[in-house]
Amino acid sequence: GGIRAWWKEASVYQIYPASFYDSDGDGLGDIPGIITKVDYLKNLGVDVVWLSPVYESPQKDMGYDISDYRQIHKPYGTIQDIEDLIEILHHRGIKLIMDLVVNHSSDQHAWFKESRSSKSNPFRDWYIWRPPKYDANGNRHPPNNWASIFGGSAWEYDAVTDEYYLHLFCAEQPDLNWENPKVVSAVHDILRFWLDKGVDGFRMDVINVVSKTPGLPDAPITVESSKYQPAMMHYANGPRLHEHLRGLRAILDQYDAFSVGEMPFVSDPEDILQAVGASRKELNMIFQFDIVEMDSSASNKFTIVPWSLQNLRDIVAKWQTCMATGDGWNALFLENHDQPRSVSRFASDRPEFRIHAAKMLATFLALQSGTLFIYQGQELGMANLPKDWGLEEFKDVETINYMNEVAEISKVKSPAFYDNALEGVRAKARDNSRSPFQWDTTTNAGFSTGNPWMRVNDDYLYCNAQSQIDNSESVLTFWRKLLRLRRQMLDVFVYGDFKFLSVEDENLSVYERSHPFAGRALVLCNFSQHPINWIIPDDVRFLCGHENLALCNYGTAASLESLDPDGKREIRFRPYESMIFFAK
Ligand code: ISL
Repeated sequence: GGIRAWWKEASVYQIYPASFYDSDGDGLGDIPGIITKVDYLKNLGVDVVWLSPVYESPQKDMGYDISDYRQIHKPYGTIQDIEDLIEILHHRGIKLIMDLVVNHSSDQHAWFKESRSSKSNPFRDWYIWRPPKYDANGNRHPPNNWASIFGGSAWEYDAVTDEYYLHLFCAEQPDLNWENPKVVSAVHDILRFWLDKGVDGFRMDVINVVSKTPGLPDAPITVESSKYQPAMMHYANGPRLHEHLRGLRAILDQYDAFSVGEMPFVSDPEDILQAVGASRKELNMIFQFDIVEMDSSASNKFTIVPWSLQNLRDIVAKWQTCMATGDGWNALFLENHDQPRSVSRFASDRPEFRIHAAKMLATFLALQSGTLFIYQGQELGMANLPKDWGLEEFKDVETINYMNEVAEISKVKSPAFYDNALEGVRAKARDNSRSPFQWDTTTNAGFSTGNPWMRVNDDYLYCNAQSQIDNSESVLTFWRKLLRLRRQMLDVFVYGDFKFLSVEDENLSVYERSHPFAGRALVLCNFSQHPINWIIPDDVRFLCGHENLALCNYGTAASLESLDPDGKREIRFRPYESMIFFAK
């Protein structure tokens, strides 16, 4: 695990401000609301809060479109509120990291308003402008064929100056031009502004796309049916990325602050180690997307692809191993505000399985090597949106753009095409994780006394924090125990070696964590709704007894002393059962 560091040992809790807690009844969560819930976070046992964007924003993409990096979106509160939050969290021993969204700004940012106003404006080259292309018939086209990640062309025509600007995401999120040193130093100033206020680090939004291939060449045609092509090869991990990352790191180091970089579109360990290897002095860790992409087709995230435990194990083994050998560091996550709920996605949210399934996934995730990230509601086993909700309940710009495209195509294709796409949306839409946090059984799950900006999941009477807090069998209580266990045995669970055992088992994940002096642990997870009988391999038999059982998601493990028909000792796992054994 390399040298020890506070950020390696941390459990981080992600707050999505719109949906956490509304203190003033306007239907939207807010910073004073977060302040009233600090006890809840303390009780859960997290060390760090990652706050998704709360800056001033027209909210075209839920705050990932920032119009002023030094102001707070009014409905979320004031600068004073965020200063209070930092102080109160610090007082309780919890750190705060902010979301840094600097690949792009909002089109309402003063920089962009200046930039678009004329070709000679001093801010013109703070963004990426290019003249149109014209075909033989004199028709105007974008400067290249890049597709936006949110659909359509990545270029928007602006009549004011008769040029296009680049936007990898929405048209209202123009990409900043990191080739311009003034942009880079403006970003550095933003970092210092928040670090001076006491924040402890940043989650850096799509930080690996800031450097584009010079000349912005066309992408190869990989989607025949589309005018616009996926162009990651021209913006992910571009030529100047590492220089930019080192620049950001130099500032963070002055404050003992840390960074987790979001790095989609890259899964080659070599590329990633260049950004997280300790000696490189770039990022501390990255969010890597192999797991959350394993059940989608490469060309369309809404196309469902079956996955197996073998796929999952391969991915985990790959990253656990390469980070250990390359002196990098993992960020562990199964959920965030861009992903559906893990219990629905990777296990089962059926009432008879849901609680055990959520605890099993928690076990699987929390005891790997890396910094642990928990997304709000994951600790309750919150599930995807109900299947019978109408599309009007979905608020995400990505979902809406996609379903508009689908509706167009369905006119030529068929209603079946539409239904199929809708099924993909129900499974994968980002909306799934954005519904309001379920606090209790009162109106709107206690999230707001007003009209929630997004509908509360129908299951809140059954799944809410209040009914889980004092319940020894709840998912929440289980997470508390897990976080405590991880903290008590940092040498084993954070810094120890990692290895999968029994990889021939189709539905049972078994991994071992070990440390030469601190001990040895076995983490076993039944990923299926069926019982599994597991014959204990000789070399770990000494571990698998009641005296070493640190945690079982059913409370007590039923059958540690069972014998199979040949008289070999076996463990009988119930559906989604998980166990942790530990011995010094
Ligand atoms: O969820 C995705 C699209 O389906 C991802 O590709 C996502 O867009 C990508 O991980 C980048 O996400 C981040 O930047 C986006 C913002 O919409 C996401 O919420 C944010 O996490 C643009 O700022």
